[in-house]
Formats: sequence, C-alpha cells, structure tokens
Amino acid sequence: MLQFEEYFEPEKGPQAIADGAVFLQEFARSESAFLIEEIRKVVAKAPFREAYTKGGLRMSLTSTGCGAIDWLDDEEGRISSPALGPALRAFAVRAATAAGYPDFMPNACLINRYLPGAKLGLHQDREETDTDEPIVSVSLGLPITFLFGGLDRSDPTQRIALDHGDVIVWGGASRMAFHGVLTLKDGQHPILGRQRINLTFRKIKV
Ligand SMILES: O=C(O)CCC(=O)C(=O)O
Repeated sequence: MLQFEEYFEPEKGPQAIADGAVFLQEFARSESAFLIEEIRKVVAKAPFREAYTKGGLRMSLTSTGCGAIDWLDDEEGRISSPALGPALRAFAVRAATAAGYPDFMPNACLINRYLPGAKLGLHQDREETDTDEPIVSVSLGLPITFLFGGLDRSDPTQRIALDHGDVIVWGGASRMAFHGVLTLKDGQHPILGRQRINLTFRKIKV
C-alpha cells in the first residue's frame, strides 16, 4: 500500500521537491504552441503507437519520440525515429539549466500520449538512459497528478498537480526515484482537447 505525503501545492518559480528534483511551474506555458508544433512534426513521421512494459504488458498510453530512441518497434521491426531538432533540444537545455543542470545535452525525447483513463505506474527511468544525466519532463494538455517517490518502490510518494506547461526535472540523488502518474481524468483542454501529452528529454546511451 502506498503512503502519500500531504498534497503538494506548488508556488510559481523553481521549487525543490526532493534532493536533485525541481518543479518548474508553468515553465513551458509560453512556449507550448512551439512545443505542440514540434510534436505534430514528429507524429507526422512517427505516429503514436502502443507501448509495452518490459514484461510485455500493453500500457494504457501510446508513445512516439525523436532522437536516439530505438525502442519504437512496429510490426516490421525497429524503425528509426525522427531527429531531435535543435530548437527542441535548446528548450530542454533551458529547462535543465533553470533546474540547476546547465550541462544537460539530451539526445532523445520520448513523447507519451494519455487519453482519459490512461495512467503510468510507479517506475524508474533506467532502460537505455544515461543515469548520470537528468530527465526533463514537460506536461501539455489536460492536468494530471504526478507521483514522485524515493529510491525504493515502497517509499512515501508526493503527489504533484501538473498542468499545461509545467516541467519537472529530476537528476542527481533523485535520478532513480520512482515516479508515475495517476489515471487521467476526462476533460477538455482548450488547445489539446481530451488528452495529455508528456515529453521526457533524456540522454540515451548510444
Ligand atoms: O507522464 C509523465 O508525467 C511521466 C512520464 C514518465 O514517467 C516516463 O516517460 O518515464
């Protein structure tokens, strides 16, 4: 049974949520039109597809991505993903810098799409990623509750309400923290409609 700390109520501006983890409320809001256009370009080349856990279970979200992502399987086998463009990379570098990681140089962006009812259970980002580098995570569209725990799955978990344009960066002592999101509630976002899109910028080992 998970234990939850008190509901986290962020203020605007960089806010530490754990050692090495920073919440940047609304950081991406003014750039959301640009980010959505970049997502559209990626999706035109690499449409959202079903995602599976390591154990082969189908997840409730769909995903795509750009850059050094080689986990985009289709029926014919692996496909090469579109390049991670310089403007998207520059955005991620700005977010990482604001969170205290000025040397972050991502080479990939995973794009997850949640429709109402989709969720992502607690997990660590370890597969294929460089665990010395932070993760920059951007929320667009419908709001969701983000779960941020500790290094053990059973550690207490903070709940953070994420809205359109919010960014969370975790690295250092928090890089391997368990995290996930609760089930997306139905709603209508003025720009993205009935969905939430999450970008995670990563450094993938190549
Ligand atoms: O959707 C989110 O906010 C979390 C995404 C995530 O944890 C992941 O892609 O590993």
